[in-house]
Formats: sequence, structure tokens, C-alpha cells
Amino acid sequence: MIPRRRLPRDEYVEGVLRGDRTILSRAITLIESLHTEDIELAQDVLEQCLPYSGDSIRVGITGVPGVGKSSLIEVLGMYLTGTRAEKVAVLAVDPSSQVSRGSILGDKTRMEALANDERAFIRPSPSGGSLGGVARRTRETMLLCEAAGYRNVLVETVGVGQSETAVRSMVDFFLLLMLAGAGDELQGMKRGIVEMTDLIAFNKADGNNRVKAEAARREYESALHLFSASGTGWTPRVITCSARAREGIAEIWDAVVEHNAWLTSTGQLASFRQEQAKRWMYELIEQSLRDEFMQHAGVREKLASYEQDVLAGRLSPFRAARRLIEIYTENP
Ligand SMILES: Nc1nc2c(ncn2[C@@H]2O[C@H](COP(=O)(O)OP(=O)(O)OP(=O)(O)O)[C@@H](O)[C@H]2O)c(=O)[nH]1
Ligand SMILES: [Mg+2]
Repeated sequence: MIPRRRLPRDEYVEGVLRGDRTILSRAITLIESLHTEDIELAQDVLEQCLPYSGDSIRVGITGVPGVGKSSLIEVLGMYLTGTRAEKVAVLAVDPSSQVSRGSILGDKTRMEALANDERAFIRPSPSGGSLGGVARRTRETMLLCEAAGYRNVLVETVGVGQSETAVRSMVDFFLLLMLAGAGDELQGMKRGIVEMTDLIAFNKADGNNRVKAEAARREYESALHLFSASGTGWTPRVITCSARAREGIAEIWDAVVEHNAWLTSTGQLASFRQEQAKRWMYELIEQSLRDEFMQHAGVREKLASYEQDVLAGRLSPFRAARRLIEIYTENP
């Protein structure tokens, strides 16, 4: 990709605030950049946009690979932009994506209708780096999208590992997509995913699968009182849906809206936002310490050889870490 010249700060800020999609994209690219000069400018831009963010409905969507997250997001997105005439931003957290533009690039071409919709903005997962780094950039992207007037944000997360916890901490509503008969352990029952879920939807409830999905729904509904949803007092719901047949879509969004009204009326939305801001601060601290450390000339010079020593058993991980940190602190 040809590097594009940076814009002055105010051009980013004004562009984002008036909802200019090209500028919004460029501001996000700036946030994703690892160049020192970009990082400072990006923080400046974010700071200016921050007061205009936060006033949105943030929904995380998870589920095992192939459950239909992207398909459902496209249909849900079209419902929002069409039936409800609202703007929607679609983001993703996928730390496994190493390709230059992230893994939902394929989805972006697949989500063709939504991608071409004036009211929708789709941004693939930032690529590379730690989960923390990917999550931070997604969070900041979300804030920029909100400042650009996207009042609904959908975040897709890969249904494996810790990405779910990272996404849970940046959204208000968590939707777990499941498949009837695919095995509970596999789908997160045993990994504590259900406990952070506000709505379980059995997807692909179409064709021959319709009856099975309905049975699974009933079974889960009666088992669900065993779980206390995300500690908020909200009772999680269980429904069936089909991205293919476009069924259950309004029902999903009704639950989101109802949940949002309920969070607002109980004052929990405000504390969610506070909690999210606090977490963001700690993430930023960790991230910038880590970046500084990794970019320290002395550390860079020694890191690879220490890593080899640890691999070969010549040096304990403890000692290696300590020496590297000494190199960093002695000559910051
Ligand atoms: N029958 C049926 N098939 C569906 C439905 N939703 C999605 N699919 C199919 O399931 C497959 C996977 O769908 P995706 O939307 O890519 O699933 P995903 O969860 O985003 O997958 P990853 O991004 O790989 O984790 C595709 O072939 C879809 O066409 C549905 O409601 N019914
Ligand atoms: Mg997908």
C-alpha cells in the first residue's frame, strides 16, 4: 500500500465529526499505525473525538467458527439501515488475523449489500499484534465510529480463546450464537461464555434444522435460570433465528433495545461506561509500556539472543526477563 500523507489533526477531527467515511477510514488507519509520529497524532485525534462518543448501542457477537456470525451481522445490519433507517458500524476482533487487512476482508466482500450501504461502515479486524493491541485498536475505532454518528456498533469476535472477554468489556450487550446439537462444551457452556451472555440465539433454524433448533431453545430456556447473566440482574433470553431465512432478526434487536433501556433506567449503562473507560486506561498503560519496552534499542539488541537462551535452557525465563527489564530501566 502506498503510504498516504498524514492530515492535520483538525482535518481528521472535523471529518470524523461530520461523518465523512473516507476521513473516518483514514483516522482508523492512523490509530492502527505503529509509527511513533502517528501514535501521538492518533491520540490527539481520539481525545478531540471522545466527547462525541459513547452515545451508542454496543453489541458483541460471538459463537464458534461457522455458526453464522458474519451472515447474521449482515442481515441485522440491513435491518438497522433499512427497516429502522439507522446507521451501523461493523467491527471485528480477531487476533489471529495476520493478513495485512484482517480476516473479515473476505466477509466484507461477502457482506456486499451491507458494504455498499451508505448507512453502514464495515471495518475488518486490525491485523497482527497481541490480543490486547487488537482489542485496544478496535475499542478506539468504535469511539471514532460513534463520533462519526454511528449509533449502533456490532463487534464480531472469533469464538475461541480470550477474545470474547476482551470484547465483552467493550460492549453493553453480548449475543451468543449457537447451533443445535453441536455440543455444549465446544460452544462455550463450559468456558463461562454463557455467564456473560445477554441473549442466546440458535442460528440456522431453517429447513430441516428448524425443529431441532426449537427443541434446543426450549431446553436452554429451562436450564438458563442456573446462570446469572453478567451480574446485571438481566435474565438472558433464548431464541431461534436464521440469517439465511432472515427470521428472528427483529426479535434480536428488540432484545438489544429493551436491554439498553433497562440498563439506562437502572443506571447501569453509566457504570458500564465508567468501567469501560477504566479498563481502557489500564490497557493503554500496559500497551504503551510494552511498546516502549519492545522498541528500546538495548532491549531490541538483546531480545532475540535471550529468547534463544531461554529456548535452549541456558537461561531461566525469570532471569532473562529480569535482565531485559534492567537493560530497559537503566537506560530508559
Ligand atoms: N442454513 C443456514 N446457513 C447459514 C445461516 N447463517 C449462516 N449460514 C452458513 O454458514 C456458513 C458460515 O457462515 P458465516 O457467517 O461465515 O459464519 P461465521 O460465524 O462468521 O464464521 P467465522 O467468521 O469463520 O467464524 C456459511 O456457509 C453460511 O452461508 C443460516 O441461518 N442458515
Ligand atoms: Mg465471520
